[in-house]
Amino acid sequence: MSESPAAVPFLTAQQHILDDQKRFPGSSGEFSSLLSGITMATKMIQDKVRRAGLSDIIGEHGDTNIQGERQQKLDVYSNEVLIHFLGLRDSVGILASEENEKPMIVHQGAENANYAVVFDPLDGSSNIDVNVSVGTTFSILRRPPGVALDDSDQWVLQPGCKQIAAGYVVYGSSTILVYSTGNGVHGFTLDPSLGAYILSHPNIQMPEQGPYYSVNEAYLDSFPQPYVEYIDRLRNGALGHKYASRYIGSMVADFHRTLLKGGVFLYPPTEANPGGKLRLLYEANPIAFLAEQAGGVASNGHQRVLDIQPDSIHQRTPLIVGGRAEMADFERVVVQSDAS
Ligand code: P6P
Repeated sequence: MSESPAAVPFLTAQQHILDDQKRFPGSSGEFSSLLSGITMATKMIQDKVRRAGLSDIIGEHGDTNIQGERQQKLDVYSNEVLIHFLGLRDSVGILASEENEKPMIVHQGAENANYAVVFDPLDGSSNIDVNVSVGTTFSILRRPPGVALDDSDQWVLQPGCKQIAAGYVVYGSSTILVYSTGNGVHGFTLDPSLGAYILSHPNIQMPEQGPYYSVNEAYLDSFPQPYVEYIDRLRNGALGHKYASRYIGSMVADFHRTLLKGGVFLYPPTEANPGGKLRLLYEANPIAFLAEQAGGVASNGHQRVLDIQPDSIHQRTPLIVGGRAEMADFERVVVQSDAS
């Protein structure tokens, strides 16, 4: 059961971020200013998502993005809003988006531009037309020592363990921001009457073991055999109980349930995507950062997701993320079979 409201102090995300930054002596507040850029942008995105059916914002934009995917109008709007608000922060030097082929240099010559923000402005956007939850994901990296502002790839091609913060906003039955700066995972529910994200899920811990597995079983025949065996074990009670299946087809929503209720989310290699479908930098890395901060585990089937050295901005990866019990079995059944 979630704690009664009285048990959770009334704290806005803004205040929580400021309090959190007190851990860093001499913090100039530039980081909290950066996070406020994300919260402001997501409030505008959620306003459009909530009214998608009532305005000319639903449907296809008519272009395709770098991924070759047909852009939804809300994809374009969400991307523009995030670029605008993050671009106003002079602590941000580089932005990289799922919607843009190359990173953007947003503060030419600003000496204190120390952060890169990598994001997927609206993950799962093809679900908007049928009112299924969608989400924004973000990952914050520090400028590597000695790297020039215009060497933008080097700012973002860092392994996920270098993230200094990461999070997502899930636009579901309510709008919830979940983020971590490496000091635990905290959730904030947007109060539309206040226009503020209010602390609702302090110190989220992923359950050791949960009731659900989450995978697109339509591709079962194309998963590597150890994955089929692993999923069979979940379904047949080998881990102590028979798992139920939940799959929304929107990664942020599927992970949010896994984070709160426990279990495991998988996007394995498939024939169509032998290297996995999800993007490493702005989907798998933020999710893996949050999962580990909440006591969970995230793997690509061979290694810890956060240890993967990226080669390109839009590279894909398999993602298997869940509680310690599910992931210990995954290690035995899948990872070690590959190693053997
Ligand atoms: P499939 C949405 O398009 C997305 O990128 C993720 O949000 C989601 O987990 C995945 O693709 C769903 O893919 O192949 O199961 O439809």
